[in-house]
Amino acid sequence: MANNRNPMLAMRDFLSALTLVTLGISAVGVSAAPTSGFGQASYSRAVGLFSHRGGLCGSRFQPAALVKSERRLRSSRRTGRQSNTEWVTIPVNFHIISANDTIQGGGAVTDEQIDAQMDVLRDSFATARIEWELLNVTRTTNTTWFNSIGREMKAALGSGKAGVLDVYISTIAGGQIAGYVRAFPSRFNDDPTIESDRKMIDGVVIDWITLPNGPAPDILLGKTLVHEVGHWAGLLHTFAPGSCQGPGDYVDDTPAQAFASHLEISANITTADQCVARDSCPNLPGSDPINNFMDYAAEVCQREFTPGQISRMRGILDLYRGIRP
Ligand SMILES: [Ca+2]
Ligand SMILES: [Ca+2]
Ligand SMILES: [Zn+2]
Repeated sequence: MANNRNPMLAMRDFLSALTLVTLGISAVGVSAAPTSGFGQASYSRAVGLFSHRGGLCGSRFQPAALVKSERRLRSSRRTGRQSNTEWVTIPVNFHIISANDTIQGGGAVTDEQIDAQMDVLRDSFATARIEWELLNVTRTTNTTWFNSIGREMKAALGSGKAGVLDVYISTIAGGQIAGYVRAFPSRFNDDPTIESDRKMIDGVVIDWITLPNGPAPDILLGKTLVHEVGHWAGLLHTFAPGSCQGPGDYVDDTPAQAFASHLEISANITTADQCVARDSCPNLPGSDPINNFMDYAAEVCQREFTPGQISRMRGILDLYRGIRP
């Protein structure tokens, strides 16, 4: 998706950033202290993710592929093949890449943090009747991979299976992006010749600082993975494609949203009662879905997928990943 490349959106982001500066609300002015041991640098980086213009998520999908996939999804729904009420279980691999075994080197992601991340995943997808099973945890020390996650690393570690979630934990784009998914699930169906490259393309990449109980436990609660897994399961941003018009995120029960909430909802928000929705499309019903995992609001605000999103995920998981009851 080209949400953040939209010039109007960029201008909007710029003006919002300007407003924050004018109001004297500095992005790094969060008062809470960093967790002991992690250091100020990691904490500031976590805060910066929510202030960086469009920097939270790096997932981008081709509009033409989305239109095609939507058509296929609708026709599969007509056959009544999908059920959203029965549970499915999806196996998960965590691949932890570190530069060294220090905290700053990303090597200090603990088993407890992985367990906590699994709990967040389970809680967040429970309404979708999706259960997650931790299959394998790999730990690799490789400075090159830590600084630049790429095909070589994924080829070495990935499962290469459509129905298995591979989560790569590293640092991304110099720490400017919290996470991303490279391929929309339909990509392998659209181009079967790349199925053999699935290992190198599929999966979810997240920055190690986004795990629960990390350097900024009041800001980063493990929802980054939930958001990226939403993409892995076929969801778009609720503000896609950055306009009140058109199909938006192809989900009927998420309100039209012209821009992401993250600049309006700053990193200073650490309690749910501070989550106040804007309405970026005032002439259309509903306010911006700041409680949705697929918006960019502060993580404390993120707590739901809508029934429409759940139906879309279950349909796409079935169609393109063979995940069905
Ligand atoms: Ca919508
Ligand atoms: Ca509205
Ligand atoms: Zn995203």
